[in-house]
Amino acid sequence: MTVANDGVPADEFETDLLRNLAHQRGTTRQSASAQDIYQALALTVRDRLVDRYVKTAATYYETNPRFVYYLSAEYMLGKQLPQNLLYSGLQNQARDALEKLGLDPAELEDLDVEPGLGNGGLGRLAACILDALATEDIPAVGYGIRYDLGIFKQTFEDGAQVERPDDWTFYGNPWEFAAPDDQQPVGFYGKVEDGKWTPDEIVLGEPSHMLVPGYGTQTVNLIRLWRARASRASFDLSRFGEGRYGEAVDAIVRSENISKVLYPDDSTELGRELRLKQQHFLVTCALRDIVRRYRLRNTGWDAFTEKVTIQLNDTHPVMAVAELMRVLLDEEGLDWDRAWLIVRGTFAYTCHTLLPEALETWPVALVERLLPRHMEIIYLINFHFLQEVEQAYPGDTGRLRELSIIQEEPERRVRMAHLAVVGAKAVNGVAELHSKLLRETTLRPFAELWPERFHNVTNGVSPRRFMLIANPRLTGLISSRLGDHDWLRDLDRLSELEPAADDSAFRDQWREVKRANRRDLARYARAVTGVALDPDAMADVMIKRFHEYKRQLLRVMHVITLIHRIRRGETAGLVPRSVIFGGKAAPGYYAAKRIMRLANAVADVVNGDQQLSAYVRMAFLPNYNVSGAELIIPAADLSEQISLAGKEASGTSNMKLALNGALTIGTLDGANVEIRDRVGADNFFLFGLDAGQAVALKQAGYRPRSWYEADWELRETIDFIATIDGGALREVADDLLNRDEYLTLADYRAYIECQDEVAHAWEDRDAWTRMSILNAARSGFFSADRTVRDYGREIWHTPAVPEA
Ligand code: H2P
Repeated sequence: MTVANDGVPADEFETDLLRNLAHQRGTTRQSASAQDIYQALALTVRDRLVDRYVKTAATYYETNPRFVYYLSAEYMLGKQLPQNLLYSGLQNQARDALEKLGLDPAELEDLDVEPGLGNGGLGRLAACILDALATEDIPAVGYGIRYDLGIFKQTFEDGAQVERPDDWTFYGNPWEFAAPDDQQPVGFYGKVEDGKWTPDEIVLGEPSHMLVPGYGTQTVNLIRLWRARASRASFDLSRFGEGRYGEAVDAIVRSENISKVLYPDDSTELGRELRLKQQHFLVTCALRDIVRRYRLRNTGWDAFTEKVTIQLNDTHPVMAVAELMRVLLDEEGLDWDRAWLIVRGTFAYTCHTLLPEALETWPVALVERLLPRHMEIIYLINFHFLQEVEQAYPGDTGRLRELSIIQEEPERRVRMAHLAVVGAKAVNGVAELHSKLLRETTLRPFAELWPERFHNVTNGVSPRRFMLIANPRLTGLISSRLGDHDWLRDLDRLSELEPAADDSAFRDQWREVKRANRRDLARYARAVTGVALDPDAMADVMIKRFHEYKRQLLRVMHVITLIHRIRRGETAGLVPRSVIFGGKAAPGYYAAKRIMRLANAVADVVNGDQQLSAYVRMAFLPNYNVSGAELIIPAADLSEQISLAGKEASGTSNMKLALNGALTIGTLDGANVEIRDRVGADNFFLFGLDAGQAVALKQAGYRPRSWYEADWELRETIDFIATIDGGALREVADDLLNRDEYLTLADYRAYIECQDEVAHAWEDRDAWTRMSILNAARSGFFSADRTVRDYGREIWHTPAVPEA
């Protein structure tokens, strides 16, 4: 499909491609490798986007607008080639040119590497938000770290996750522009005298940027990523001369380690220090750049808060609060009150969790050693803040303790979420329920003190990435019904699809699209796992980071229940399913990795048994990432969103799947609540405890073993877990019986019954398709474009600046 064709004739594109092959790659058509052609193609597309970027930049210079600066430790950008081809409207020209040259576009697309600079939903959200900002013509720059190695590559050996490094730029990255002449010094360690910090170690931050085009608009924004470089003098020539090669590069390695990997293992002291170094590195570089950009267009500090708004994506970049204070006080000579007013008028903070253990804290001793001046500033911020608290609640030492930025027990630590709330003008959760629970639980004392500071901005996803690029078949069908594809910029227009749910010819087409997508997925699953999925079976999908609260274990327990039922011959009411898993577990997270092994072991059982695989086949697709999502989501019929209520902040795969016509089976958690409100209770399979019931059950003294004793089918399921693979995963069963932190046993029966309902509903394929269409038609709200409009209205106050 083409959009906004930029009018480049195919032969001109071909000429440019060949020119880039010669001038940029220094080779000829005859001797070029596939990599040469891919790079030349990418550069040719990039050139067109640069032309647009130059115009956007000129408009921004002329209008001196207010900018959104988005600071995030993670970005899951997805492949750039398909997106940039589409957004530049060059898809047809590129295809024609390649075909004329006798090249296969699909083969070249395979060479395009996905920058996996993130972990899960938080990182993908950041990418969707950048996409939407450009699409909405909002002046913005995203700042992040250019990790040498992105999120690890996942494979399985004997069912266990194996992590391999992801050297994503091994062959170079044609999409980025490095700017080694724009390096910024970042200090660490050292001492403070009279409020002046002399760092002991200086590392250089070197930026490179990539272009972030908007869809259906001329705007092109930037994402600027920083990598750590050692200063030029770091190589120890004399040691090298002595043959001490390792020591000769020690200083270089130490500096460059800062941007070596995403989330270094933090189970050691050194690992934790490295993470804090990364955070300080990111915010220092970003703030220097933001100030530099501000100064290009403004003088003095008066206009700063009017021209700059900085969104902190979770706690990772929150050290920016202290760093901006340091810059204003120590480098710019502002007094405390003025500096604090600027800081407080600049930052906004998005919280992405409800789990108290996921709110970062850093040992005071570590911060003192690594960033001594920042620690002083944090103490001062806290001092002023606690005076304010004392005024609001005189004599209430409990409040002071609860609110303080410094935690005292059992170890003195800096609470980064507290620093964020104190230093920001706005705080938001990422779904209605999440924002409510943040106010009532995780950040309650702050919400009581400053109710007006708290907001909700429900997450959203890019319809371009997850419909147009991922699901061209469905996009084509929807466009043919709606008469154009402008709905990709105005997703509420999907509601125009509602009447089509009652049109049987349309339902047939819709079903055909799903089937074709399932066929593609089956082909892929076969290639990577050897499992033969049946394209007519229901694609039952659970794709997300592995975490106990998300309850992948509950999903596996349903499959085990089916195994027993099939073996007993209780097959009435069963429908064939392809159970699909995708997701990674943090390398040090043993409990999640055990669940993964269990999932793989259960998959082996069902796939290797004819009687079972007539009803269930199971594929755990390794290395789930954005490209994996693009393949799985369009094929999905059932979306598993089964976290314990009150634990998932929002979820975003739930949105992507509903938009692509999957029906949700889910708890009242995160954005599931809003999805159900919108698509209608009749078109959503709800089960389980709600957040209030979950808390009440725990408070009443939850005893998982009594649930086990009361339900023979549950007993059978857990006993199976205890004995599979000769008892190798017994710990999973023991943990369920003795702890079951996330109330899996309590929700088991409701989940199984709900899955029975799902099977029953699937039997009436026509009614299912109707529900599927209604899910898509009513999910327009979950566009990231709406999300950034909400941020714009509630928090950023950023007018759009379309190109003149
Ligand atoms: C997190 C939350 C999700 C949320 C996402 C984006 C951290 O993602 O847990 O509930 O939707 O941020 O706000 P994830 O678990 O996928 O890493």
